[in-house]
Amino acid sequence: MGAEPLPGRVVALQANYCLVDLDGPCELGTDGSEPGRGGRLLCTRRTRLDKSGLQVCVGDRVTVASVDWRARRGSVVGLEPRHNLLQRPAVANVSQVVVVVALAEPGLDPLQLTRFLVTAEATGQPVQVVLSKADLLPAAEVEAWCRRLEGWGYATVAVSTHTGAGLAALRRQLGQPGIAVFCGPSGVGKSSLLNALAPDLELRVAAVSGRLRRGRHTTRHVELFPLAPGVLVADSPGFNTPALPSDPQTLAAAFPELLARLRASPCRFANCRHQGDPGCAMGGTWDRHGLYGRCLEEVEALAVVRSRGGQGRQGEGGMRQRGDRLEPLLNPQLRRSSRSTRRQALDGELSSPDRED
Ligand SMILES: Nc1nc2c(ncn2[C@@H]2O[C@H](COP(=O)(O)OP(=O)(O)OP(=O)(O)O)[C@@H](O)[C@H]2O)c(=O)[nH]1
Ligand SMILES: [Mg+2]
Ligand SMILES: [Zn+2]
Repeated sequence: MGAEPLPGRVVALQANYCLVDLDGPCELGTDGSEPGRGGRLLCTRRTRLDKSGLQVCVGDRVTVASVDWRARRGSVVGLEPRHNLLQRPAVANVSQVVVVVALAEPGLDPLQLTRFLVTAEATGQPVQVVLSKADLLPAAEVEAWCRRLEGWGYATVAVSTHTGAGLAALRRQLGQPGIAVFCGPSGVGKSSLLNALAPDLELRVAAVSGRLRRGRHTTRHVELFPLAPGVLVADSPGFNTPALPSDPQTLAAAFPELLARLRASPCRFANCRHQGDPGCAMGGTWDRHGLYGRCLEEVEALAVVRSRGGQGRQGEGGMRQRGDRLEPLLNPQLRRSSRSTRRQALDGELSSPDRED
């Protein structure tokens, strides 16, 4: 048993355990008598590491103690402060978020893509878009999507694991040291992309199904994989409806084209809804005007529910998503203090399974 706590990084969670890659080299054992040290350990994790209720998540820097090298087990005893957190999929200390959506099968839904981008922007880190399955659309349409997303303010690369198009550009984009997270709907080819970039991984992939050619939730857990020295990429389970922030200011801050315009010339009123109101610097002709409007309506509807004492969290108390619409639940949860509600919402987000449908 080791005594000194050892530093490492959480690369995956499994029930009440986590996999931790220890810093430093992995030493081989001496034929049978002395077990190897370093490398990957299966560690117990307490549900709450400290009084603030923080939970360990993938990407966290931790310290491990009580190591049994023979069984390759240990116990997470310390958690370093996070630089940032992607809420869903839950990954800490990300250095870029790569939102992957398919050009076809399943078809590209601009509202869904926008919701993924809003979640990604909340990390404060660079956000890239990957348009997958470029082999399924004519080149001119692929090019038009790329130009459109660049107009939203995003570096965009169209890729195909079938033809190999765009893979070299994506590899370059992922070249920086740190953690890049692949996130997006199920079936868009996130795991296929990782397999194309690092064939040794042999991640499970599965064909899309049904009329809408949707994915089948093949990837079940977030996991970090090494792509190059110092470069980690997280594969994650696809899901369909990323949550929106709770206030309109945060929402607006997640639209780069809106921010850029407002920096150049602010709207007349500080609380402008940017929906073409008088004195609005955005006017009503920008590409994501309608998409922003729909997100804003949802954020405002949730704020109303919250102010009436509902929980205001999608899929739970307050409102729920019904197809395209958001509708109030009949029996909102009993009122709780807003701080404890927020805390619980975060805990739920971190501990709930990544599958939603
Ligand atoms: N036509 C085409 N199909 C692709 C491409 N890349 C992946 N696919 C197919 O898309 C399907 C889904 O791929 P996955 O890699 O499992 O998708 P995923 O995003 O990881 O899905 P989840 O794990 O469920 O979130 C598989 O049948 C792949 O063969 C591509 O470039 N072109
Ligand atoms: Mg997958
Ligand atoms: Zn405005």
